[in-house]
Amino acid sequence: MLISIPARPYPYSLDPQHTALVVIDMQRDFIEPGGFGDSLGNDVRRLEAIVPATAALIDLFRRQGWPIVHTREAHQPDLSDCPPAKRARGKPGLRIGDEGSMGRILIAGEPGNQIVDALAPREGEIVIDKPGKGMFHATGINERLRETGITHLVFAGVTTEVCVQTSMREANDRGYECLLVEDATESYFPAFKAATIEMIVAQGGIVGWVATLSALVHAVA
Ligand code: TIU
Repeated sequence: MLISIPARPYPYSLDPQHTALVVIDMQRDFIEPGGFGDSLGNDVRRLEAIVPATAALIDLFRRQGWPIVHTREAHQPDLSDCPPAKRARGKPGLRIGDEGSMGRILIAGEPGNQIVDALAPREGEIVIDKPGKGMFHATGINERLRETGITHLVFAGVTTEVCVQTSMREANDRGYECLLVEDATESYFPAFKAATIEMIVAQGGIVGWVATLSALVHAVA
């Protein structure tokens, strides 16, 4: 039976048999000083605030036994999957692959590339390293989700207008019914988060739906 979640632009019909949670890039690189977010010139501290809400969302999916996908923005140590155009961005002094205070910036396996402890993936949950902003680019995740019959994706993570929005748009184009949980996502730029939410729900939900964590929790419970 479908579960109706109060959402914008109108209620989201969550299909409990076919829904996965996608937690985008809740890794130290974006949330703690010395990582990629910091290297781009951002004040990273404001992203920490969504960790408790994101943990509550993960907990909801764990209690229901629904699948969870965690992503990390990560490149191979030899940078073979990092386009030079991507590496050239940011502050001239510190680029992807350079040594930062949490190891090499945005490189798989480095301390900074780990998901924050409070949201650490558990056995049986899917963890994907993605070289792009979107979760579908060069990851094979579409095939894995299709194999398990997933048709609905609930999104959380950082940053709202970059990797979350890109992933949600990629998912939308692949036919998934997408819901963003607005208090479990954050941006370095409050105005960009607000604008992203409006872009998603505009035009009758051109990209998908947006709901609060409490709306989701109360509807599912
Ligand atoms: N810079 C920024 O806002 N985000 C990223 O580079 N990656 C993600 O959003 N994960």
